[in-house]
Amino acid sequence: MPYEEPDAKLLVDLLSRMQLIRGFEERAGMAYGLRKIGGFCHLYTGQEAVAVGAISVLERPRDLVFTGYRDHGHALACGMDPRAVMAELYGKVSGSSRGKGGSMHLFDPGRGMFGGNGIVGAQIPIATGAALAQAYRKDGGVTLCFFGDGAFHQGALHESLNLAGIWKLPIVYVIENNQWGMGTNWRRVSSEEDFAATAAAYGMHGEACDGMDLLEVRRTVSLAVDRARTQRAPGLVEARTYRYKGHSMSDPQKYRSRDEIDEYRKRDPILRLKDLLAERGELSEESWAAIVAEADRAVAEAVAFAEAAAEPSGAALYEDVLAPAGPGAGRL
Ligand SMILES: Cc1ncc(C[n+]2csc(CCOP(=O)(O)OP(=O)(O)O)c2C)c(N)n1
Repeated sequence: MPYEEPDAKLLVDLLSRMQLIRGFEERAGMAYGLRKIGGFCHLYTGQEAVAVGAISVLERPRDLVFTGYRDHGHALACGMDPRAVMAELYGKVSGSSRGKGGSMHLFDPGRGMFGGNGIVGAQIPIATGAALAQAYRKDGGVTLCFFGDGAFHQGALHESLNLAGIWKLPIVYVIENNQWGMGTNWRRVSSEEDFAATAAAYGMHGEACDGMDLLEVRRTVSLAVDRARTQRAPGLVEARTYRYKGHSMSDPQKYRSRDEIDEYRKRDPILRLKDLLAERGELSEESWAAIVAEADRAVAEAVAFAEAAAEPSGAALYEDVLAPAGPGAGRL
């Protein structure tokens, strides 16, 4: 199917979603600083165009999304309620996993969001298995599996790519190359710098795109998803992006310079799309101000919701430890 460029209305929606993620992460970072959020917390700031652009081409809930611990952006791009996501970060009962998953384990199968994984690369074989289930059921669904440049070197990725290649699974692997795996630059640990080129070794299509450009991400992932859906041809997409914040909230960032961050901020994915729409006469200053105000309002509401919610009871520790058995117990 030929790719159709999104119309102005859809682009404004996607811009709004990126701004929601940006605002959400700002407030999550502040709440973490105030110790309202505990444990690990990895912000997605700077990478918004990847999750929003890629997920915007899916047909949910039949298409599935899997990701790692930097998952707030994917959850919001899947349409999860920001209140339930913030409450989950706070560890409250009204959170999406009743406060028992936290920042790294956001999950909402009704919206096709299958997590959120704390172990680097853990989602890759799980997503591959989900795509096998889709192929087995012939339900026309596609799986999108996100992971970082650090995860690319996990053995499980290469086993998964091989299986996806021989079984012709309807899956697209999206590498979010944000340049850094904690404090390690991706070039230092990658024998091949063109990640997409490695797809050929597994008999699949690979392509790189500018992860700071929502339109380019959307086009590249859309074509890959279409191939996966209609030809059962798995694909690999490398989105070259950048994270503005530290690896997690406790990262002094001694490994990179302020200049490097500023350089990428000049290519900011949100401002880039905003400016494009403004140049085309499809977004006025007032409409942009309204988008920012609405994102601020939704995030403030999410924070108030999380603050007001109760902590889980001690007894909740023993709930949901084993998955229920029987028909319909799991969607996969
Ligand atoms: C199997 C495993 N090894 C090591 C870690 C520790 N660790 C957490 S994040 C991370 C870096 C991963 O970087 P990348 O895949 O590029 O993702 P990013 O954080 O950039 O989104 C490491 C090594 C882990 N969580 N799991």
